[in-house]
Amino acid sequence: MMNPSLSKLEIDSYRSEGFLIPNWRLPASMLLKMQQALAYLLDKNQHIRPEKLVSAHIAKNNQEGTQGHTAFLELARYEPIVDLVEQLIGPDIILWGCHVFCKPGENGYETPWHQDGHYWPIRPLATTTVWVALEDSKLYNGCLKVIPKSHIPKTLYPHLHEDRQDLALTQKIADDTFDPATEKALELSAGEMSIHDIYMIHGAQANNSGVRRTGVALRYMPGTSVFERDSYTLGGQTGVPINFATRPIWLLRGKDQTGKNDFNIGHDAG
Ligand SMILES: O=C(O)CCC(=O)C(=O)O
Repeated sequence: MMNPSLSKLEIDSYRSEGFLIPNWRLPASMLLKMQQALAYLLDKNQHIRPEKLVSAHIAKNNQEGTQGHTAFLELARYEPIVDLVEQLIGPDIILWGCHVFCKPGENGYETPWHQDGHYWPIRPLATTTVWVALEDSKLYNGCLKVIPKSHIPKTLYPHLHEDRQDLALTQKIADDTFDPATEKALELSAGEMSIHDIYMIHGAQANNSGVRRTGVALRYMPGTSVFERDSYTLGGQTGVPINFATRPIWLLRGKDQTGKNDFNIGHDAG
């Protein structure tokens, strides 16, 4: 199988729009494997809302609540996907997160408009997310929506805490920050993926279509950034159980140019 190569047009489009749907999708065998891993994940984590399966790539006890499956780590390290990422963020690549957002067909929680950078202790702020559709993700069942070009000012806008139980995340960008009429729906079939920048404003509607929608968000930062485990300030305000202090991260390619990232923490948890 040829590894994917982005055209100059695709790379330019990612830079100017803040997102990209590459012309490459998971091979059928890999998709099937991931769908089986999803079935395992949902079965083992029935006590957790399926929109909140944080660190699904960590099979052992990771102090973030989810009992994960190694298939998600394999997906995050899958050479063709990392090749795509390399073309966008360069040769030094650190995997620091993997979150499965599964919206059931009835009462699937809304993901409010937000910027990822607001949630994460990465300095300087830089991350590319590859959102892999494990099931069809369309307008009717709450696909990801973005505000094109909203990443350009590299500004984090104010977010307000939403004290609601029916949200995938509870930090919502202030209403007057952007024009919702400019939104673009990233409709994907199972196996396709979208890629978005850390400053991109995005969200997804609730799902009541009767058809489940699942994506796995793989988070990669360049080796020029630090995962600052101690600088996290949002505490319990995000609506998802996270523990950045003990989360393992992986250097997938190249070098940690900062020399400050800790690649030992969390890898030996039982
Ligand atoms: O899938 C969703 O509903 C939200 C995904 C998201 O916010 C992200 O991947 O950053």
